[in-house]
Amino acid sequence: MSLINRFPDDFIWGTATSAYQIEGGANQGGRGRSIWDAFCDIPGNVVNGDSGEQACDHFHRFAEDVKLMANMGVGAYRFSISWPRLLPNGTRDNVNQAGIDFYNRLIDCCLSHGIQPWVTLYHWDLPDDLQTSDGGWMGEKTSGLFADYAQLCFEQYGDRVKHWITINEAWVVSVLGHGQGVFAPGHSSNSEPYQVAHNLLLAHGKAVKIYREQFQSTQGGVIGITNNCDWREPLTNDPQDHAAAQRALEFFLGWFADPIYLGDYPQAMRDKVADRLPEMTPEHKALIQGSSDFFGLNHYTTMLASESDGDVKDQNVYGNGGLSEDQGIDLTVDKDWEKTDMQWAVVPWGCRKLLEWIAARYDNPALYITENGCAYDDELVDGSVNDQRRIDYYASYLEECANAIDNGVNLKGYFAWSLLDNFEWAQGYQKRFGLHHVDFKTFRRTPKNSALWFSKMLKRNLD
Ligand code: PNW
Repeated sequence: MSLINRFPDDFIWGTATSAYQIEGGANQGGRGRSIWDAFCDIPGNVVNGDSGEQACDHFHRFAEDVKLMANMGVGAYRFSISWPRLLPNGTRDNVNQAGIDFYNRLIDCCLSHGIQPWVTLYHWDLPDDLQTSDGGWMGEKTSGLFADYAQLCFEQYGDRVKHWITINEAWVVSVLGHGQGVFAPGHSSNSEPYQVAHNLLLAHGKAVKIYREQFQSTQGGVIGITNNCDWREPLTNDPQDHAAAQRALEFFLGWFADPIYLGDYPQAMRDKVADRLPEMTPEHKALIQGSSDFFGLNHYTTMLASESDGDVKDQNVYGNGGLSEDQGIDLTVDKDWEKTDMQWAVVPWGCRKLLEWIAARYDNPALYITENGCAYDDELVDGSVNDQRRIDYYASYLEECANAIDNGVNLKGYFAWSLLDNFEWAQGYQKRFGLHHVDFKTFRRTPKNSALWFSKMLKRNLD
């Protein structure tokens, strides 16, 4: 059977981006500064000294980008709203009408092309004023201000936006931003990640409460959160390695999904980091438990987990910010696995195993893969990009998604990361995840072979 026919007719097919990675216009239209503008200003933080100041110039070229998706036959577009573009100082004391107008135009453009907007409220571009004056996600105050900002978005856009994602990858914000210090705001600590994670969960819970109490019944949309997780495969059949892999998944995804689906942090975390893990008080639990209408998952790769011999080995490209030590695990990769340009291993069956793990642990929730994709250093040659490895990546991961559905997983949609080559955070413009090539001097877009492949598949022309 052809690949697309293995998915239900109402399956959502989309592409994804985020504001700071594609918009540019950082100093235009009244946008305030974010922690990523500040982070990029510090030499050494981003490869080549790159920043999102211009990015893909989507701020000016969004209509062209929506047409690219329409031509591909994509039914949904996941993008994020830049908090400092709406609220330059982070609070509702100062609302930037030009920012509100920009997303109105983008949303209307999507809808006029038959594309559903899936809006992420926080994809890491915290207003810098909240970092410098309030300590950002280290303080609980930011979670309340996030809820105020979310409310503004529901008021302005909820008549047309029916799918909301509160926070993208709280793990990355916590571990890479506050543990490893490789992402904004660049803090290195083995305690901050746990505090930040707790505040992000609270921010999510507060925003969802507002949506459910004030908007959901009239606007009729759904709201959830997106977490990222790699698969962790036991290195050997030794029961200790099986336990290590399970613990690694609990520290990665259970950290965020257990509070939402089960009401508290995983037992393994409460045992191992009791000294640093904030307490899930009854008030916090009331806000967080049951606060997601769907399970958003970003998934890229797999690593092998084993019981640590005390000398932690961690070959993740970014390291794990002390959290490997906390877990008592070692992470490695099989040397025979193919790697992408991020050095992330291509392991399609890991995707299926993770989907099945989620379905089993959280009672088979409605699941959407809100990001999956790969970076390859593909070049534009004579007007085309032969990115066969990217096609193979997508085809193999989608096969395993179809297998997961056959095995009973309630997977309802899939978003490719990413529509365009874009600003890949600390890697700058050196890593290309796009289905469309972007020339970062002229901003010209060219569909790669993977975009043509996707388009054929969605139009059911793929043999
Ligand atoms: C995600 N890790 O980031 C983000 O949501 C995107 O903005 C980003 O472009 C994409 O994946 C590719 O990197 C991640 O180290 C960054 O495990 C790092 C990790 C995972 C996801």
